[in-house]
Amino acid sequence: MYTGFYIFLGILSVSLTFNIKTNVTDGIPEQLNVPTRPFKKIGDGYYYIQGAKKVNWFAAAQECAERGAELVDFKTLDEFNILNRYLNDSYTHIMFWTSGTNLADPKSYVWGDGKPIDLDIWYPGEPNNLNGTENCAELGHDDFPAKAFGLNDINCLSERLYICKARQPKTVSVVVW
Ligand SMILES: [Ca+2]
Repeated sequence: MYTGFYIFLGILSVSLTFNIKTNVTDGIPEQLNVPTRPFKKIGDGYYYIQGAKKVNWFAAAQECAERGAELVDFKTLDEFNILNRYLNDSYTHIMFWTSGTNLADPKSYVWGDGKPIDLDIWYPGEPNNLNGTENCAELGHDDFPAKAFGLNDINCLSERLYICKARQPKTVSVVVW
């Protein structure tokens, strides 16, 4: 029953004898080789790419949440281009759900965290809300204009593959000297 107390005394005596410095950094250092499966590190992000089972946007969002993640968003053009290159090497003519939606406000497309989609990554002429039924943003592949992926608004009940993005992991290091 005194174990906790002795551990406390141990930490106290270590901290009296040594300097302890803790440091929190973004990401996981390469040399640690920490397994992140099923999430794959692409650029600075960690992604789960569901490349087999198609579901509607709501189910895709739910399945990402169950993995402790969210449907993918793109906050920088760099992030978009890096994932785009990866997808171009691995998939062709496939559509993936992103977290983009205007269900909350028809006038503004936002990512899952409510931040506006302010990158110029829509296909030309999109979002066009075809037939007034398109409220979710898919990442689609097209040979035009440059064999690349871009965003298109589509009916949220359409069935698509999807990409989840993990919250950025942090590494806590403790230096004792
Ligand atoms: Ca559209």
